[in-house]
Amino acid sequence: MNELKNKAIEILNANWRDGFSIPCEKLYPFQWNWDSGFIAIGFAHFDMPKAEEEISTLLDAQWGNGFIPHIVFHTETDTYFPGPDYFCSELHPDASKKYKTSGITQPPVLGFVLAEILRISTDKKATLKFIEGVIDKVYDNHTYFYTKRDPQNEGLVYIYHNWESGTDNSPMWDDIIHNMDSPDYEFERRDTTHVDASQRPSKREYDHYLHILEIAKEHNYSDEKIAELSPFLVQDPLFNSMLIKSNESLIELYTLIGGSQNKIKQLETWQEKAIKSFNNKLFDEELGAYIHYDLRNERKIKHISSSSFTPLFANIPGKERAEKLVQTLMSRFGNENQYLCASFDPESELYKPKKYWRGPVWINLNWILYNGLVQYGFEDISKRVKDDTVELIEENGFYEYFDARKEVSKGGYGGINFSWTASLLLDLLN
Ligand code: 9WN
Repeated sequence: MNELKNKAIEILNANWRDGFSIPCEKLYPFQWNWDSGFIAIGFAHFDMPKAEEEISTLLDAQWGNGFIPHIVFHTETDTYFPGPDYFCSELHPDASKKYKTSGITQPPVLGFVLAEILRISTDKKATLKFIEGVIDKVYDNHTYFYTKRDPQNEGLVYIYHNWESGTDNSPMWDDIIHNMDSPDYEFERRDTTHVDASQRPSKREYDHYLHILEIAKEHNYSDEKIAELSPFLVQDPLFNSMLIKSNESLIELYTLIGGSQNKIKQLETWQEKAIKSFNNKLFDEELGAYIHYDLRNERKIKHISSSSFTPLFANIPGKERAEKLVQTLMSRFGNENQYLCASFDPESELYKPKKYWRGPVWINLNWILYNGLVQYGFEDISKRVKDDTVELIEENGFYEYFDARKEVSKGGYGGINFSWTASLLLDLLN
């Protein structure tokens, strides 16, 4: 185990740049939002200053309206598409003046990441001091979500791009994007020069991804216009679970720090409404799982993915519902010949075991699932998720994603020496 831990530390140090980390060499040469959060958790175990810097740098790129971009383009490299010149974040009046960034966001993990680094810290006083200096920025980010991304005032926020979900090409989005009349754009992909194209989204899928961005850009990334016009507007259980878990952490942290009664009150109000709506709107009795909701077309998206189980991490289901959810997990994803947890329902005809978010196991989702199961006392199953995670990395290396089928011998795909695979393994082993 020590060898594995040392390798993880080596990877994190190698992916460290000046003040932030890249997710992995070549494929992802900038700073990504939720990657940074997960990476900080790993660094907290052996280098707290880097954990803190990772978070501070990301927050330094926060926009004036509280929005935190999904990519911060710290360098001029053109090995990634779409890059800073494509996004043109400066179209938005509140965009960062200091950094070029993207104009979409990612799951809001920072609130609970702050709580995690405090849990790991051996100098709680110093870590709490650091948290005190950044926590209001995370709060502002939550304010942005609840005031700008909840048009029906439900306590559930929308994402307007599949890249915002973090689960980019999940079959969840198929119906929405295939109904879009996207042009056949001319552009040069970079990802497929680094990774086998069969493990990445198709050219046509990229056309759709760009089409959504073109509409947002045409309206200078105005939230109001996006809510009105974007063909992609989804309430995602993973995204909202991360926000709800982060609300919970912010309440705990503000309470520890003292003062900020108004912020605690506001967070509690958001939290109560969010959990209620989440359980009412996003649980599907027939499937026995949480689902995505297509807000643009006002319809449920009836598929199960690893995102369906993330509400456990945010303490959203009651005990009975949690049991039902775990039954669904084990009956559809938990077959003994499969590692937990495939990113998409292995029983669906849309399941593709090698293709990115259409089937492979991702370590951040396993970490979320593991911690959720622990919270609800599902000891055996949480142990299985942890053992499966360690075995996948031990057998294959620190890949970006993994084949869930046990019979496949070389089952590591996408980028290699991937940062959050290393950092979250470290956390699971400590
Ligand atoms: C687009 C960096 C990111 C992750 C996402 C993952 C992948 C990017 C891409 O890489 O997305 O953001 O170019 O495919 O899907 O979750 O944050 O690691």
